[in-house]
Amino acid sequence: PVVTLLAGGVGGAKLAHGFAPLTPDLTVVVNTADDVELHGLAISPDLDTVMYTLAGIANTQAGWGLADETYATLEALGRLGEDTWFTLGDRDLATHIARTARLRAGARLSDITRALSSSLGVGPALLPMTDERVATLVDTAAGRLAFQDYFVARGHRDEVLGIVLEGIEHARPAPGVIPALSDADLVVLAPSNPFVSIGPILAVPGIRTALAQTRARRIGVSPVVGGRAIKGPAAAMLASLGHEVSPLGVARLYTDVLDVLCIDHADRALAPAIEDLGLEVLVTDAVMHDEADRPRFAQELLVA
Ligand code: FO1
Ligand code: CA
Repeated sequence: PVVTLLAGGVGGAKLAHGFAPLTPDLTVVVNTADDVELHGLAISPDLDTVMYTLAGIANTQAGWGLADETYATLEALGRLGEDTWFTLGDRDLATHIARTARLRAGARLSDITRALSSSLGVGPALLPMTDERVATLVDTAAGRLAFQDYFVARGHRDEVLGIVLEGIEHARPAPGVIPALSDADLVVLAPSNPFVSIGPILAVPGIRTALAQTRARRIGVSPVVGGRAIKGPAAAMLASLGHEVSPLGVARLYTDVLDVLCIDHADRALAPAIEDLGLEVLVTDAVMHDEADRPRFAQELLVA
């Protein structure tokens, strides 16, 4: 089957890793709105998390960067008075250096991503949602923060009052994104944050409509289980932005773009309310705890 996955960072990466052995025709469309420039380097955290996970070289403890890293460059940058709150490893820096050099030479992010992932032996097609620059800004009581200032520098401690996607109106879907939605048998929305991971992808002009109109079966995986986010600030954002902190709150954000919402056994009591929105519900073990869970879960979504 032809499978397309919409992904943020870790949740998308794990599910992509689960689908990869099940189909030779997997495309992963990745959020780029939390990309950041630091030390003059173009950093694409979600693309790299998916790429490194599919290459089998990700740092699974941290959830970002490479396994077996060293940090000599970051320490040296610190001695020179540079900011070091964003933990860039020595080997990870090679990715950012190569990406930045190629962007500066005029290449598109989508072409660079294809080349980098091919160099690392990644089989599935990795597509940034767009080649244009889109930046998530987070409105908080402390003001409007750049995404990585909110997330990493301040440890996502500020209450989120709003999300702004700077540049989204000028963004076009990267080459291949629309066909990957239109021509798929199955489109999966990874258990990623609906506001800052899946939200930016769907907000690229043309993507949400393509997903609403595709003949593919569309399955979303709730990033909220038992009233808590599997990872990160999704639950806090649902609450502060006025949504129910549950798969039902998630379902309401996606009614136009999903056929099925996959929820965990912990939330099975919500199935009737989600069905009332016109969605089918798949109740299963929807949390990927270990590596064996990934293909197990992907297979369940494939046959759902
Ligand atoms: N996330 C952190 O919480 N702290 C870090 O120091 C950090 C460094 C980092 C370096 C490279 C990279 O690609 C990602 C990195 N991340 C870090 C992850 C990160 O930016 C966020 O997880 C995502 O953007 C939000 O999903
Ligand atoms: Ca992310």
